[in-house]
Amino acid sequence: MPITRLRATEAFAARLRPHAGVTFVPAASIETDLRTFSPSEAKLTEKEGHTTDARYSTKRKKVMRLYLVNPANPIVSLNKVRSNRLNRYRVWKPLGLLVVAGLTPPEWEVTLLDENLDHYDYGLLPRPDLVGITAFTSQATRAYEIATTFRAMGVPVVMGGIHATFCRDEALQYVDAVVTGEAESVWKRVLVDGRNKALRRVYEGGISPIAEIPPARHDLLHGKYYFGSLQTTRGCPLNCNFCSVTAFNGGTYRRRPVADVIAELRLIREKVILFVDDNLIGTRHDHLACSKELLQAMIAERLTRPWICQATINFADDEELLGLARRAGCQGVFIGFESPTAEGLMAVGKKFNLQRGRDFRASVRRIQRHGISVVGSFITGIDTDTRGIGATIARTAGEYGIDAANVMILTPLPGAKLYAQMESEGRIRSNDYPKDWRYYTLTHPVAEYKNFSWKELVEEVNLFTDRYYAYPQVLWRMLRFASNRPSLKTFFGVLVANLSYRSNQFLDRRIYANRPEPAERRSQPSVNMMS
Ligand code: B12
Ligand code: SF4
Repeated sequence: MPITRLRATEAFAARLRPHAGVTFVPAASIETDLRTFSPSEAKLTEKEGHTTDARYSTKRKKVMRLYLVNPANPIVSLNKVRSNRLNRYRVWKPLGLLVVAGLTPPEWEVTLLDENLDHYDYGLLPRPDLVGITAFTSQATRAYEIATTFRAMGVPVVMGGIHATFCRDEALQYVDAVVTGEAESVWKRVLVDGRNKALRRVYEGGISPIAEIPPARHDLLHGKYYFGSLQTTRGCPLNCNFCSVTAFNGGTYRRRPVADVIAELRLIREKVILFVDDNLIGTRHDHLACSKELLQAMIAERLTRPWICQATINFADDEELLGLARRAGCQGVFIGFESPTAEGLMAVGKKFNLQRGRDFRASVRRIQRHGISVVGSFITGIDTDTRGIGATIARTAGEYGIDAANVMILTPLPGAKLYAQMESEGRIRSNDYPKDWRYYTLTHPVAEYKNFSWKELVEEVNLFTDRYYAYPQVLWRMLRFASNRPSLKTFFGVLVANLSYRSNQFLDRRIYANRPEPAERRSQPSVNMMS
């Protein structure tokens, strides 16, 4: 590709503009409308949509104050930057809110409040005109507390993100409006309605055209995070049964224009980047070709800061891709191995990992030879797992030769096929919602597991940690990784991953100890699957 002609798409470039200053505006009273808004209805009229600077300056609308809030979950160990300082190197900017901020026209003054970084007394802050809250399921409990606080002050609250999408009716009990799905097609409509004190209850964002993703506001939260974050693709065709990504972002792998990604990379000031894509390289040959195009552009434009990503195991199959990734700054790849057994892979629907002739150890070695580290993820508590699974995973991770491993507990997340299955089988035990959502971190048992009590499952996870993260094992892995001649930064990253996975597990143990298995409860939330 002729790199000199790399220009961001017009729509993207139009949004690369300065943002408005600060003016205090008294809060609006809350008025809502029960109609639902779909993307086609959400289109703004010429008069309503002030998206360009020129138009903004002629209309002179008063500046409105918008707070975008990322709720903390106090039991997520990764967020404990103070009790485990290593986590400082493992926290990533909340990209969803940065994108929503990027979609916000300049007549709104945006402040991003990230509870993972600071404690806020919302009553003491200047009063906003509108609050937007995001939440993964595990953040929902706190998200509703925040919403209740702001609504008590008369400030309207809008919630978006994956939890509000799949538990829309639950969320509507705590907030004024819910944006379901991707926000690109409806957010400006929400803001216009918010300004006019005429919020609808539901705005259906659905799946947005990929080229409509604006540049995220990477300038926000500057200096507070070690990793900047960026997204180059959306959607995943694999539809594993424990995951809600396919239901949320669709089964089609959608790629952003390379030029837009390159333009956005220039906006990121953090020294290290996380590509948040569920799979940076995709699963097909044409996906791989596009990935190479992006990597080549990064190299040509000298945008080769260190970065990490997630990918499927086919990352290992293409030497040219691996070479380009290394040259473009790749330090590490996170791969979902999910289960050490074929039955386990079938049970969680990750058939992609069952490819005939796949030698995981050889695949991992091929990646490492390029100085790129491999972190693997496994799930425990699958119906096919039996006692001893913790030791089996520790052994398998050793056999594959990966540089760090993450063991998760099978969790029915709203929107995932597993949720529907476990709900229909009456197996969801942590269902005192919304209080119990905070345990949906994939590190705590929440369901009835076929072959384990909660205590037994936790023992398996602990046993895995004791074996795999014993200090001599960590030392051995570090020496082995050093033989691939990684960069010093990559080596440091792997060391941090090992030590912080280890210490986070010990933080989790204290929570396990204080949380007995509950008596069976039957109440269920209303989960709305996106059509
Ligand atoms: C990067 C990432 C992380 C980063 C978080 C970075 C961050 N602070 O956001 C890290 C590694 C820390 C992380 C941790 C976890 N994660 Co995570 N993560 C992701 C990942 C891969 C990408 C998220 C992302 O940035 N997407 C890009 C942005 C642009 O998309 P978005 O967030 O969806 O935002 C869009 C819309 O949702 C909407 N929107 C979002 N918020 C709002 C708010 C408003 C007001 C509006 C209007 C719209 C709106 O507009 C945006 C633009 O369209 C997703 C998978 C995915 N594809 O989403 C999993 C995912 C979100 N994670 C998941 C999970 C389970 C977790 C953990 C619980 C797992 C764990 N034990 O580590 C923890 C929870 C941490 C916590 N704080 O509670 C699940 C969540 C499922 C669920 N129902 O909750 C996902 C979907 C992965 C999966 N396999 O299912 N994660
Ligand atoms: S777990 Fe990964 S591969 Fe499976 S559906 Fe989710 S995003 Fe796709």
